[in-house]
Amino acid sequence: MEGKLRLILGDQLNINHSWFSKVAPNTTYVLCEQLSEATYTRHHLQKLVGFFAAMRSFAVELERLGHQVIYFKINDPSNQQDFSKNINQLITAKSIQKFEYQLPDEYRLDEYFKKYCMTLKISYEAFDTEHFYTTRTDLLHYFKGKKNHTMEFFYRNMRKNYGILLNLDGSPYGGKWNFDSLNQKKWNTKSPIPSELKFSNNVAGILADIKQLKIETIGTIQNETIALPITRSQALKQLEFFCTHLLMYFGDYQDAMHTEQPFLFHSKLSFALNLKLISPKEIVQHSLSHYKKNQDKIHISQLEGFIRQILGWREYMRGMYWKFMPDLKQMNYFNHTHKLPEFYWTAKTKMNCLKCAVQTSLDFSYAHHIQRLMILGNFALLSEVNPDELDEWFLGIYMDAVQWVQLPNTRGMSQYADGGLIATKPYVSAASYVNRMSDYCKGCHYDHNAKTGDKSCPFNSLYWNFLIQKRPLLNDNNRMKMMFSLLDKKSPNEVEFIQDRARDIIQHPDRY
Ligand code: FAD
Ligand code: DLZ
Ligand code: SF4
Repeated sequence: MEGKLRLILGDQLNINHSWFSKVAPNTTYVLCEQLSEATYTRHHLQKLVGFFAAMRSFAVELERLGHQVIYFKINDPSNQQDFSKNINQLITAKSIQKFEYQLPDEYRLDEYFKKYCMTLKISYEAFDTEHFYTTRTDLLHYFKGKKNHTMEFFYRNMRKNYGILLNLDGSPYGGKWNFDSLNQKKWNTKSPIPSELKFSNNVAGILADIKQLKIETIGTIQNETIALPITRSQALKQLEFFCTHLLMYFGDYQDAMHTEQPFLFHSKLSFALNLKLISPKEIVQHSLSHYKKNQDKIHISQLEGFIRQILGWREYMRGMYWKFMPDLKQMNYFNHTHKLPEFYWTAKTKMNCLKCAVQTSLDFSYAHHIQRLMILGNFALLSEVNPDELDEWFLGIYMDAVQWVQLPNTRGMSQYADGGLIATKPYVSAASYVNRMSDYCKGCHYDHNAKTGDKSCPFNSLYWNFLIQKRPLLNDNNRMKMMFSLLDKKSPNEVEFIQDRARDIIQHPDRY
């Protein structure tokens, strides 16, 4: 009987994949912890350890189900630290006649395996990961012949195609497709946040393994423990916890930020989801059925706000990644060239919003969406950081960072480096937005109201300077018209101050 070798990548831990529906005696599964993957960017320590911990648990689970598994730990003497070398040695040692793999979600590895397979003298086959709602290319059909690629159009189609949150006549349940206008409340202690569900995944063994290899990482880990879900059963508990305790406020506060509350009402499911420990369909179905049983407690805007993230944004970003790669990785619409400020690695800055967002990222390998977009991304865009530098930082620092979702979010949505393929206008703001959505400005060295003077918030000068500098590229954008008309009302003195100060911040961000 033909011997098969099936590769499972670190973000392909889908136990419900049809591969595992029966135990085949002639099939061997292989998982490889590898230096190639551990060093393609500088990862956060928790991300690196989290991936290895999830992979090791998955291998144990496969064995428990009776499958044959070969597992290369990062410091195994036989580990050649490269997929092709590790696979080749198994093909020879086990007389394998067919190599199978699941389609990688990342362009780099997709190309790698296409090339690798061409070198094989045995047969091979690539399989779908059976995780997403859409295929890599579905989005091409949604946007066929259209100049405009908005997420909202895609999202409505997804709701219709999958019959999610629809009335019998096909109209949107609750009367609206999108409750975004209700999703922008500032959080205060009147809506108490339940104490966090934290898992105690001890990773001392993995830490010892990677220490030997002196892999460069970012950030820290507390008590040699990973608190996010790293197994399927933990992911299911996290989902249940989210639905029971957090969903009822998710929409209201999804754009809020707070100095003491890094997670607010966010689900913390992205790591488990991106490793495919849990599927988007299960999350959507579970939150829908929880809502049905608790409609007296949960407003539709909370549920719709959540479903929009999974069914809309996540699938949309994946489609846009595959539609525009590999060009997307090179795009730099504004030709920004500056280095990323040093404080992105240290949190040493007087700007309180940035200090909090970077510190949270270093401590937990997590920041929620608005911190990523409107603090970390916003500052980088306003201070003209080269998108390559920012991409590298975003790809390394978060536990959930895999390129297919990180890149369109960073380069597209947050930096507008794609010239507006993903976002309809640049996501930029002055201090007024930060102050409206958070308590950061209260504890800041700078004055969020001041437009001029040493104490004026750097975001204020940077924001208006951005509009002055980029006007030729953005003037025709209808969504920018109001901002430009406000800019036109500024006095020449203020404009001069704005530009002088912005120039200094852009040149010396670490002095601020
Ligand atoms: P919740 O707020 O609870 O949202 C639920 C789920 O919706 C998330 O788990 C995620 O799977 C999905 N989701 C929400 N927003 C997005 C989005 N914009 N794109 C895709 N999925 C979304 N997400 C990643 O998974 N990996 C990344 O590397 C990543 N990089 C980002 C970089 C930037 C600059 C920005 C602005 C956003 C990025 N996001 C990324 C999206 C989002 O910030 C994270 O998915 C979210 O913060 C994860 O936390 P959570 O699970 O608590 O999310
Ligand atoms: C992110 C990551 C890391 C840090 N390490 C490994 C690894 O050692 N072995 C592996 O198979 N996968 C790892 N991954 C995830 C891969 O980089 C991931 O499969 C690609 O990013 C494709 O999305
Ligand atoms: Fe951030 Fe400016 Fe507010 Fe300080 S004043 S927290 S720098 S927005």
